[in-house]
Amino acid sequence: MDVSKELEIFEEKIQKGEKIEPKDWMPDEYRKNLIRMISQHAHSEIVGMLPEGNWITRAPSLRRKLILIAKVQDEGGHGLYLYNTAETLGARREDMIEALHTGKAKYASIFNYPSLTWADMGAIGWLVDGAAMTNQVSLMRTSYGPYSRSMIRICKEEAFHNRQGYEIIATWCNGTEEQKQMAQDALDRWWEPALMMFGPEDKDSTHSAQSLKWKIKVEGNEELRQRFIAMTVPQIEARGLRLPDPNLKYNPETKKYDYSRINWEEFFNVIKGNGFMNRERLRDRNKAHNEGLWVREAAEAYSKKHSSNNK
Ligand code: BYC
Repeated sequence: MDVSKELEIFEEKIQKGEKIEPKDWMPDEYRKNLIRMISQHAHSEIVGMLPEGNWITRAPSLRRKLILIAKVQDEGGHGLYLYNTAETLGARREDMIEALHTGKAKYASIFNYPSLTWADMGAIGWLVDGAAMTNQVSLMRTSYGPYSRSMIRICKEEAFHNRQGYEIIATWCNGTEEQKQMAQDALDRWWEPALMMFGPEDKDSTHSAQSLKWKIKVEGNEELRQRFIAMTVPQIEARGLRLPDPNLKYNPETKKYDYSRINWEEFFNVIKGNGFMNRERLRDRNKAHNEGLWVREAAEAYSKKHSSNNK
């Protein structure tokens, strides 16, 4: 079959809302764009283990420690499903990991900000997982079957992460004046980086046009950012916290929230590798990977032995 016919069948399937599966024909640009996005998503999950992992030893109670350990472990699991998903498109795990560890690949900008206090564990679950979940619920409808299915499972876990973060913040808001202040400070610091998670304004989004056409993404960056704001503002108000932006206000004419201009210069600087924590995150990832070598070797030796015993 010639390429134009293949392309026609592919686009028809997408229009009908059918999923594209690994062995189906797909344009090279579709495959490349998906590998880029899914591998960056996988990197974000495992780099995202670091800011919270840092606080496991300092959790204020056994209950909080157990929850945080379970959450951080879930993020590692998300990374695993997503690397597997990228592999179904022909990407090699070693190449993806090397691109992350050498600083060639991007991961979510948010993880280049420091987690300074225990209230940040609340803000990360509430705002960072909340933003991630808004984005990922939308991605459950992506046209690539394995990515869509991995999002279904990930979103179930993200919902728990989001609630546990909000619960930490709610507890602190009911605590001492100092604790409430720490919750406010965490909200103020994490708000703008959380809005940046949805990516640049639509006019500066290089991939959106193609991704929306082939339903890799089903909604634009700004549309999802607005959904997150609309979900979160009532939660801020319900806890008696101050809005983190003086210009954040519902506009009944546009039926959207107005908010202060996001510092896009900072965003682009962070994703170029110049954020506050970029160097430390890559150092810690490389260290963890090198220290895990014996585990990978043992797993490989076991699987070789096991498969030769089965012959
Ligand atoms: N951070 O054309 P655009 C989590 C880059 S983690 C860094 O709009 P696209 C969690 C973009 O890559 C969940 N880079 O891009 C884990 C592109 O550069 P390249 C993370 C960003 O792909 C642990 C350029 O800017 N979620 O839940 O159409 C603990 C132009 O952007 C960012 C995902 O990864 C960013 N925020 O749209 C707690 C979701 N934004 O590649 C929680 C999957 C943009 O040309 N990804 N860039 O060099 C997506 O949905 C899309 O990739 C985005 C961006 C909406 C993020």
